[in-house]
Amino acid sequence: MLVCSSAIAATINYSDGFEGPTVNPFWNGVQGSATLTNARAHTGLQSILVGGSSLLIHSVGENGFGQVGVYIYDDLNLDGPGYSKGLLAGNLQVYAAERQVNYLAAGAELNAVTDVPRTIGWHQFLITALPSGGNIQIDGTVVNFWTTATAFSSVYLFQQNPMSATYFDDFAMVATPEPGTIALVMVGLCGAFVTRRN
Ligand SMILES: [Ca+2]
Repeated sequence: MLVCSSAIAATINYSDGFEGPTVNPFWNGVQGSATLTNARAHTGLQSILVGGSSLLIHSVGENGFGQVGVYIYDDLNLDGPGYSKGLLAGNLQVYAAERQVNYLAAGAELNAVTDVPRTIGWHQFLITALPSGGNIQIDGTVVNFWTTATAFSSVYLFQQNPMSATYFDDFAMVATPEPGTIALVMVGLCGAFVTRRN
């Protein structure tokens, strides 16, 4: 029972510089193409290249609060219907999109074009979502904020455009899943185990 309890509300503290020989299993979902490459890096020797219409996904498994950040390389590609690329945590996202010369930041209460113009190079996208509210930052500048509790259960690095690809590097996440349905499932499993042993 002690083992079951300790597994419930652990804080996930994870960073990835994409320096390994293979994609870390922390990324428990890849849709499309995501490849480690030494063609470009924010730090170290490698980054991850998300190509075409693809997603690199980490499913937290339960709604939680925390902070998620990544560096994204913007090549200033502005074309293509439906084109977008960026960071998504639940319903919160910071991204570049078709025909938009500024970055966009979709918070808990509004979806806004920011005052931050797109420029070629590496940019830090950072989403903070806490019980007291949260904000979205681009290169250290707050571009959207809210004062309601908005949790997330999954994180996506995304790139939507069959004609291009996007580099991501230096991902970091601290998240504390809420002991909601996971706790109930764990208690159920532990109960079933005890019952079976008896
Ligand atoms: Ca790296």
